[in-house]
Amino acid sequence: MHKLKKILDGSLYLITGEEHSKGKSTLEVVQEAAKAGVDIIQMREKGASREELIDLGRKIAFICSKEDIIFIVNDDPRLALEVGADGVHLGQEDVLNHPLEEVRSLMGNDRIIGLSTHSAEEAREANRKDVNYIAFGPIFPTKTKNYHIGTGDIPIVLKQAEKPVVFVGGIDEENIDEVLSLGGRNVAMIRSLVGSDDISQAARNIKGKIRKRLEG
Ligand code: TZP
Ligand code: MG
Repeated sequence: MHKLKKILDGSLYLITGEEHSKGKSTLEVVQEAAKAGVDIIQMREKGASREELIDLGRKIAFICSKEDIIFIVNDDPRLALEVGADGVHLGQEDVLNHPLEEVRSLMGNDRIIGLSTHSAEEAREANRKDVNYIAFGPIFPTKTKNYHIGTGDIPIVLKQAEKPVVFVGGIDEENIDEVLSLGGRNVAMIRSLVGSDDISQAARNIKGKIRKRLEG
């Protein structure tokens, strides 16, 4: 039986995306980030075929189980099950096509469902939905989305949240300080890790900042 892994306070969450990498394959990025202490890895490869995702997903699942990292698959609950991931991450539009009740009955209670939210209201509504964590963003300008919502709502989102909140979107080694000082404790990123010249160093620096924040 799959054992539910919990999103712990102070998590660094890597989202993959080979198109953002400086020449490294996603598997190489994952291997490096896993050794450097990321807590959660989401496979998000928009250009890959299902066969490629199954192959890559199984390899990432193996690495994550060895390093005790939570493995999440973007968009596709069936793919998440097929590769043995710990959970699935869904966007608001995914939930329109696959109602959360269906996703939960497919995944079971022992797996994680994450949901993207883009406003304080959407984040509040997620309290009543059967999801295990919410992502809130994009906070800062990012190449992945054509808008951003800023840091102003971070305290509101945290105050009303009844589940872990992961902040996402354009977060880097510098501006993470603002997210942390507003109370954020979990952050997700693509480019600041995947696109870094030194992924290990970047992950260690960011984890260090999160850890310091938890202690202070
Ligand atoms: N969802 C909201 S922002 C974002 C996703 C997947 C992209 C995050 O990528 P980056 O490079 O850290 O801005
Ligand atoms: Mg999606």
